[in-house]
Amino acid sequence: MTAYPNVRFLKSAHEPSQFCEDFGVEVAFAGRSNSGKSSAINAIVRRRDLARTSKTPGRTQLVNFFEIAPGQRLVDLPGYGYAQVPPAMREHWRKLMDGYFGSRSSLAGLFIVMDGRRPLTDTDWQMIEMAAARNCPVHVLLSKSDKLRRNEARETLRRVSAEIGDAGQAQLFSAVSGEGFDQARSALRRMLARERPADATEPLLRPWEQRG
Ligand SMILES: Nc1nc2c(ncn2[C@@H]2O[C@H](COP(=O)(O)OP(=O)(O)OP(=O)(O)O)[C@@H](O)[C@H]2O)c(=O)[nH]1
Ligand SMILES: [Mg+2]
Repeated sequence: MTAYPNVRFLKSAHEPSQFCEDFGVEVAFAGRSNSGKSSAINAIVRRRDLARTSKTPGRTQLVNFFEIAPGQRLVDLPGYGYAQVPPAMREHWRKLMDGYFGSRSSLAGLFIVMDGRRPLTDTDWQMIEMAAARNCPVHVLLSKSDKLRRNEARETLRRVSAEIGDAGQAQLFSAVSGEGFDQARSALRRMLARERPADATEPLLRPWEQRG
């Protein structure tokens, strides 16, 4: 039985003017391209093909909105960090992220999906800092844990948890083996249940503006 029997695709936005109406709560999934964001969304809502997955990194430069219940959404953000991005595409990504994080009062939490074999890239850190700056809870999925040996996985989790400290929580996750599904679903439930902090509509710092 799925907790979200009525989950459905709402829309893809190529630019901020196309975002869904900003009401209720939504939880966004960010992460390096090919880290497993779409696979994680599908696994968490128990739907094989809801969010499109791909072997080719960087295909989708769209913000994809899914409704999981009335007034509750998941958002699949375009991936970052793949090699050889044309400057125009990088600029497009920056504008989309800027538009998204700068405007969404309904944003109640951010999942950051990191390939467990190479977690905490510079852009992952920018995402963490951006979320912290707006009091947005962060939950890190160390994905593809099926590709790690057990002791490697444990050590990666320990190290990442220590490095992010109070900025968020981390867990192991594998869309293939099923590791971490329940933990991820609990984190999602908690985020969706959370009321927005009163100051959430204050002007926001953007990750690319914070650094000196
Ligand atoms: N072994 C393994 N492969 C995975 C896992 N999760 C995703 N993959 C594979 O990794 C590739 C990328 O997965 P996606 O879910 O499309 O990744 P994404 O982060 O949404 O990628 P973009 O949308 O391009 O940014 C696909 O070939 C998936 O089948 C996992 O837990 N284990
Ligand atoms: Mg994807």
